[in-house]
Amino acid sequence: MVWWWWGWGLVLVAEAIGSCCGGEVTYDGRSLIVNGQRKILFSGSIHYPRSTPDMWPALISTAKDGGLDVIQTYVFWNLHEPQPGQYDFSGSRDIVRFIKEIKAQGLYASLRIGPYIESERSYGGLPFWLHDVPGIVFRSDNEPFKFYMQNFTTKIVKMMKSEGLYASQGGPIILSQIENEYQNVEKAFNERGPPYVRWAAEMAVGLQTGVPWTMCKQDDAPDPVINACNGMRCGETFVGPNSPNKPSLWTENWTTYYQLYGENTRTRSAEDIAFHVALFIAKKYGSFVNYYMYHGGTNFGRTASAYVPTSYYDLAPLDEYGLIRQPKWGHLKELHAAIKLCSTILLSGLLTTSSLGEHQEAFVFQGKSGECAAFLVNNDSRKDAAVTFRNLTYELPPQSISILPDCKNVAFNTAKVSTQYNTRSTVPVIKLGSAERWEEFKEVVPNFDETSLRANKLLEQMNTTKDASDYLWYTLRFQYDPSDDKPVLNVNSLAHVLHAFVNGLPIGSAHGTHNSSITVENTISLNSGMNNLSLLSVMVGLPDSGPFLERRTAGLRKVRILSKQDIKDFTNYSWGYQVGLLGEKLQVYTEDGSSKVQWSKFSSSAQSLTWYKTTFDAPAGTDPVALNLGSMGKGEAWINGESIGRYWVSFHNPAGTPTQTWYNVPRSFLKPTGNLLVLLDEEYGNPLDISIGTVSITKVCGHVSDSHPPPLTSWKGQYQNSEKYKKHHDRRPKLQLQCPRKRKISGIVFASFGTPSGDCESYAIGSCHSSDSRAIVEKACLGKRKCTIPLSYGTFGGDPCPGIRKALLVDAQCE
Ligand SMILES: *[C@@H]1O[C@H](CO)[C@@H](O)[C@H](O)[C@H]1NC(C)=O
Ligand SMILES: *[C@@H]1O[C@H](CO)[C@@H](O)[C@H](O)[C@H]1NC(C)=O
Ligand SMILES: *[C@@H]1O[C@H](CO)[C@@H](O)[C@H](O)[C@H]1NC(C)=O
Ligand SMILES: *[C@@H]1O[C@H](CO)[C@@H](O)[C@H](O)[C@H]1NC(C)=O
Ligand SMILES: *[C@@H]1O[C@H](CO)[C@@H](O)[C@H](O)[C@H]1NC(C)=O
Ligand SMILES: *[C@@H]1O[C@H](CO)[C@@H](O)[C@H](O)[C@H]1NC(C)=O
Ligand SMILES: *[C@@H]1O[C@H](CO)[C@@H](O)[C@H](O)[C@H]1NC(C)=O
Ligand SMILES: CC(=O)N[C@H]1CO[C@H](CO)[C@@H](O)[C@@H]1O
Repeated sequence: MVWWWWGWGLVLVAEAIGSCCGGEVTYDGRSLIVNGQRKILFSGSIHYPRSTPDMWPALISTAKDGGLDVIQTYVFWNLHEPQPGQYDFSGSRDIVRFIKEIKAQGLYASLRIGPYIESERSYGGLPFWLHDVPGIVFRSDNEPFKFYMQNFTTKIVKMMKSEGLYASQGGPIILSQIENEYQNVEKAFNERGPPYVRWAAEMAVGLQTGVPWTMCKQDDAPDPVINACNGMRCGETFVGPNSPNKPSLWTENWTTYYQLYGENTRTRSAEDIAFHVALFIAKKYGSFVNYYMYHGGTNFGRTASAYVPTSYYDLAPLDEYGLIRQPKWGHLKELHAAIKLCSTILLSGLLTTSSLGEHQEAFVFQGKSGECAAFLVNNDSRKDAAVTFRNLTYELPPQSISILPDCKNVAFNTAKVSTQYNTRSTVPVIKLGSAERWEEFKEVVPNFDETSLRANKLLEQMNTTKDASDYLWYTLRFQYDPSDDKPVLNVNSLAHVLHAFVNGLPIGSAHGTHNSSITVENTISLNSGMNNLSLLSVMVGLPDSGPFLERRTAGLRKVRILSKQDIKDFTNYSWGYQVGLLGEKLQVYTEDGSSKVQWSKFSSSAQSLTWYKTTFDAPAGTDPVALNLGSMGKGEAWINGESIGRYWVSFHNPAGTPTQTWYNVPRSFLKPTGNLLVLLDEEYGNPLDISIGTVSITKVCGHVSDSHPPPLTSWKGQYQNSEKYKKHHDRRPKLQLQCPRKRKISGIVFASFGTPSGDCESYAIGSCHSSDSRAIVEKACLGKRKCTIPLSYGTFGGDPCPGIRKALLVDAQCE
């Protein structure tokens, strides 16, 4: 199959060199065209409210160093417009500052306004007050929804324009998004779906930003809006642009899976990501790839959606704390560099596809004056393949792509990781183990008599709390005539957690999962005569996806007390309600609020629904800080009045471990001394085992073998394979180790030149091993921040096993 690209003479083809900003942005079937230049762009999602402004410069520069050209973010409506017409752009909500930082570092920005964003955020990023707009139906051809959606979208676009942030004005924004994965729900809206899509496109285009709009996962995105692909394997799944004049864009390529409470962690390897990115570019003419997430960060406060933990995409190329996660970051950096070596040809050349075997294919791009770049694909997931391409033989590991920027030499193979691995450690530096350090305040369990909101039915939870709190108390009082059998409390709930109290005492708790509701059946003891029943219903975030979000319901559905004699059904009984907890109302987690209640000495960890408070000094240094809440149950934690998020350690995944035990405490939340730490624990947590730690990279490990492509740093462009060039550039594989800033290699844990078995995660000496390995590596590396060791027997004073392919594996400690 052969395709010629039309119009390639009209546009100056140039490599993206990371100098951003300014110029008209258009596109054609090949790519976005910025200021007259075609671009292959690598983009990464970093969401401004999931970190703190002091972290932004380093996150953005580390992303740039990783080979990104573009930073992509959603816009978080519910943070910016908490009440209709009341706006907040302060602190980590300062989107203008974030985009200006992107510009300052010379990168482009992609602004996904939504304003429905999903993004594992409570209510999909929509403000809850929309729920109460009369006649509203979210995300459909519905006037009230369209009014508010247009109102907010206009507000954001005007703001960006007034700051001159669109590329057409000299700013960094080259791309915007309207709506989000609408095709997933469109069918549910029947005939109200398609006109909404047309309206959204027209409304967006009408705002005249001067840069293109995209709709992701919307195959019929109306012109001129570009339909884009989301997913993990867009090189295989994307149906392609819906017009020959639109480029292939991948707006969400998941770098890992997001996590839910109760689920095992699922990881996505660097090799798998690299394979699919290379495939998308080779096979689908991909010219824009965005990593979702490049930095996941933290769902501070109550911003996570239902059952979503506080830590977000910690396994992304930049981890939750902004530290480089290897080998993901480095492997993708090398992929970006390899693809950039080919970008001129990719953006202008002629593509031919040919078969190299049953599961092997070559994608070859050729330019007019003989330039050539090739992608050799082995799609056999189990077996190596030796393929012949242009009379030369290439070995392709299983499920891999080799990139040949000159159709001859391999610059990169997606399955061969030559970048180093690293290990993150959290070292406890402050223990809060002494009971004298702690004070407690027992949350008051309200009885029916103490509630003021009443109804003769079980109220829907979200509509009652208006999302002002995770907590809603359902209380009642009732007459009980004793009998000799044990009564059973039977509750069914669509909320996420339930804590039941009879006459002020806890009698049981239960929780649901992201796909199942709560049923409680607990034997209880009752007084003869009047009894108080108080049920605390808890949400762990609002839902974030699906059609008709405004009609979703939560909270108690059925409450009964069963005994041998009869069934008392309280579903339509006289209930009293209290929204939120007393401690929340008084803000006991702040300096001011904490003085409004009487705290007492820490008594015991064997209690439920209790506030705990202590103070601590900030750990020395600049390493990120984290709180180990592994001894706690479920609740929320605040530092100096700022919520660092919900925690839920008691909900174990099938592997038997909590989803998250360490919680990010941004340095900017801390003072040098006397930081106020307040926790609300719903369930028997033990604060005495909480510790405060610092997070850092403590180990680095490298593994290279004879079969690795030469280091990319020795590529100086194409046609540089002459003997003369080779003499001056050592193209043998090298092992490179580098500790983070201000750290040095302090010990060699393992070193083997020969045939070490395994990989950086688990290794052993093989049948061939140079006995000098450790001494030579120690000499080259100890006391240095970085070191490079060529893979050659010269380095190791002789060949330990002639004729056998060698590898070098080194695991080192950083201090
Ligand atoms: C948007 O809504 C706010 C109040 O909700 C109002 O003050 C403002 O005028 C509206 N803007 C537009 C463009 O309708
Ligand atoms: C690779 O093989 C799988 C099935 O084994 C198939 O689904 C996929 O589309 C193939 N990919 C390519 C690039 O050929
Ligand atoms: C491959 O080898 C054949 C025969 O030696 C030769 O005719 C052909 O030009 C070679 N092809 C390339 C691409 O070098
Ligand atoms: C929500 O609560 C209000 C009272 O605050 C009530 O009038 C309305 O009917 C409720 N809506 C739903 C859908 O339950
Ligand atoms: C039920 O609650 C009321 C009001 O707080 C209280 O006066 C009464 O003693 C409680 N009854 C029991 C059995 O705890
Ligand atoms: C609920 O999700 C879990 C995985 O989290 C899965 O094992 C289970 O089958 C799901 N149940 C239903 C009813 O979908
Ligand atoms: C509660 O009241 C509703 C509305 O009146 C009714 O549909 C429902 O059957 C009642 N439930 C019980 C258990 O009485
Ligand atoms: C949103 C999205 O595209 N999700 C896809 C991510 O990739 C996985 C694996 O290919 C698919 O199953 C999801 O549908």
